[in-house]
Amino acid sequence: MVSFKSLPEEELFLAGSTACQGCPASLALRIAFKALGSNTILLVVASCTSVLQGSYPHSAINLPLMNAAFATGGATASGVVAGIKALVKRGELEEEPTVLMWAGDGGTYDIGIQALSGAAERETDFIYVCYNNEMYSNTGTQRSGATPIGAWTTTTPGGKVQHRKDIAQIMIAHRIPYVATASLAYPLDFYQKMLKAREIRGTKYIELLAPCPPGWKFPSSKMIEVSRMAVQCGMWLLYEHEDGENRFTGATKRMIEGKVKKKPVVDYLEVQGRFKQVLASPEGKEAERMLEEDVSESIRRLHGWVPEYI
Ligand SMILES: Cc1ncc(C[n+]2csc(CCOP(=O)(O)OP(=O)(O)O)c2C)c(N)n1
Ligand code: SF4
Ligand SMILES: [Mg+2]
Repeated sequence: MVSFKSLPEEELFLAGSTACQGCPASLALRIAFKALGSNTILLVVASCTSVLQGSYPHSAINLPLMNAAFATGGATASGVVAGIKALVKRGELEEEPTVLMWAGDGGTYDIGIQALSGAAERETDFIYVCYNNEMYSNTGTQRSGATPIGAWTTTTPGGKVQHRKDIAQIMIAHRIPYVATASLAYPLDFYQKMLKAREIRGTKYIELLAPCPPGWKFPSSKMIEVSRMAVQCGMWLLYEHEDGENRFTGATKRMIEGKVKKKPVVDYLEVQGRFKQVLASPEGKEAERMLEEDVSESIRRLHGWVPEYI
């Protein structure tokens, strides 16, 4: 049983990063590194993580690190993994490192989807983590395929009108051995999913909701609270997909089993400035209804039906 006390003390994400206060990506990196350990190679595509790592020789990341072009996440990983295998074959490397690709939602849902799909189809042995802050935050908050209905971004000034993609389902359709979602409000759940991914061979896809204080417009001290509210209202479902089965985990499992009551989506929307405009508009109620329907549809897709108490 994993507990906070049992986590490794070694810090591979060091102090001195250039992330904003309360940045979800930097906390997520810290937890992921604890799960994977020092024999890990980190690959990063253009995103806030390219910047928050700091600049050489003052990097906050105490691991071998390669920054790659925005669209190339999956292809970069396939190349690095092939290089590792060649070194092992030649007897120049004894223990294969874990390869971790770290990308934002823009680099995953949009520009990186073909490279990711190719790597999954080639069964490249690596872990792909998408930290999903539901927008292109590094370049100043533009919409992405992960942005939910109603959310303000600089390119959706009146609130986005289209549905977000369900990329975890797209990855499941690739028949890769492990797909999981996670939240920073449940760090041990995330840690255990990373540990599990490390032990499985093939392509593993983990997606973490990453509420971004400046982009979502809430105080940085509320980052964990907003992460928790997303799960409690069902806008972010925690689950794993393994051996062809979906399994809800943690707080989502308790909600699906009726042990805790689902909270209304509007509670979650109201703590974020990015929904302020749409909630105050004549379309506000319709956006709220569409997001509740989005939650039901996601549960239906994973579970087959929506329990009546949800
Ligand atoms: C081909 C290309 N187009 C645009 C950019 C500029 N760019 C750098 S990071 C970024 C946004 C990345 O968004 P996301 O993947 O969601 O990561 P986040 O910034 O949210 O961490 C963009 C558009 C780029 N580096 N390369
Ligand atoms: S803009 Fe958001 S994701 Fe980017 S460094 Fe700041 S808090 Fe982190
Ligand atoms: Mg993003």
